[in-house]
Amino acid sequence: MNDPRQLAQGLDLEAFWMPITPNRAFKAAPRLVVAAQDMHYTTAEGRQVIDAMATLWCVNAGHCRPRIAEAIASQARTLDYVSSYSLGHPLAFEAARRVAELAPEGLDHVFFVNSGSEAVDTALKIALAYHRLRGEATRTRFVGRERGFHGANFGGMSVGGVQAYRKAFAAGLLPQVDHLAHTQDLAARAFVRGQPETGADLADELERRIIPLHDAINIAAVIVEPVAGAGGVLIPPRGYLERLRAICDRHGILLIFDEVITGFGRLGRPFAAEYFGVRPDLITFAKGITSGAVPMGGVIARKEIYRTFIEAAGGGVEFFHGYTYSGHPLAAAAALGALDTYAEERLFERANELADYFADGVHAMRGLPNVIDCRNLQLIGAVELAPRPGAPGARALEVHNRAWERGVFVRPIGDVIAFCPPLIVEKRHLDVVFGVVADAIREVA
Ligand code: PXG
Repeated sequence: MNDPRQLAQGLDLEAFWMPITPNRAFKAAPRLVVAAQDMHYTTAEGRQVIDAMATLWCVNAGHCRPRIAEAIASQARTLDYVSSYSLGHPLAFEAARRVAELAPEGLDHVFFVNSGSEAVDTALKIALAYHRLRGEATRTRFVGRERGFHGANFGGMSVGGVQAYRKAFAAGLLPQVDHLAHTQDLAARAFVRGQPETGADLADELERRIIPLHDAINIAAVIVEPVAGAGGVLIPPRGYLERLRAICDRHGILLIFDEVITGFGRLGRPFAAEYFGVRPDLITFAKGITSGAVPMGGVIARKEIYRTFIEAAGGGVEFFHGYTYSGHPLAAAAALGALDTYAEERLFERANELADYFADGVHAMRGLPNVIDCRNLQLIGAVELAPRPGAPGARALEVHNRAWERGVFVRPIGDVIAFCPPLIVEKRHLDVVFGVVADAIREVA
């Protein structure tokens, strides 16, 4: 029996150890989704729920889009799998070319992986190996940022700065990591529309504290999300990313933008690097590359970095790194289907066109009970609630639960409610999303 609607009845939930989920609570009151189309999920009870989070910052083209579904189905019948280890298939090369074409000038080589976590660990390994090949093998330290999130693997966890994802694994954290301060300061910068005008000087900590402490010749790379997501949706102050770039340039340090969330149109451009006008040395991506339909991620590298590897190896394997499924045919097909959908429907432009309406909806929640900040950039938004004394996160979780019951899916991150709709969203969906969430905020006061 594989009709999910029938299967949902009497389903045994025990065997599946669910990720980043309170398993006991979920299994006591399961929330099962059996189908999705465009902006909506269908639940096992047959309810329609608006997906206002692109599920997990992924589904930028909307759900079950025909071009993506057909590309995957047809590829599954033609060539299910071939590895990219000394073999190849056309779609992976074409997908890489298309991604490179969308990336900022000079970033034109793409290493495929299967997730954002793998993309981050791959970028960190590229940075280490690159410096070593150039005779600067002392460059082994990484700099991340408080409240940064770079995935669940050991490298990404170590440069990440969200305590919950680190504390149980302290023994396995990479030792040579420092963290910049995060950029949030509600006393100075609450209820800002778009990028805050103050706070660029927070980037100076890199040159004032971190480089003198460790010495630049020991630092391989700085990694940041251009807009921090899982750490609570933090919009970079105007000029902040530019300063990080300038400091890295002065000291020979690579700058990595983790664009797992911001890539593929979230800010109305293919990548946040273009939106902010700052060119990193490496970009990590995942999620939106296939609009969530098949797992895929990757790293885009500057031409000089790729050439350093290729020219140093003397004909053998240049980089002993990769995954069985790097460039998997189904993922490559899904990526091409997603990129075609983005282009044909001008979805990145739609993010620009809708940004003001979206911002109005986010900021309309100012003044509701316990709302201490509203923030937005293009089609990313957040409303932050004051934590209930002794129960951090409880308020946002209750808002999320009530919204779900009324047909809207948003994500609670601590006491932040995050909004990240598919780029196909229409004003009428946004009206429902913000209306339902506002009602829920009033009720849980
Ligand atoms: N980098 C960033 C910036 C991410 O947001 C990853 C890396 C890891 O990607 P994978 O595909 O390995 O999961 C992510 C993932 C949240 C939340 O609370 C966000 C993510 C994961 C878990 C929770 O918003 N993003």
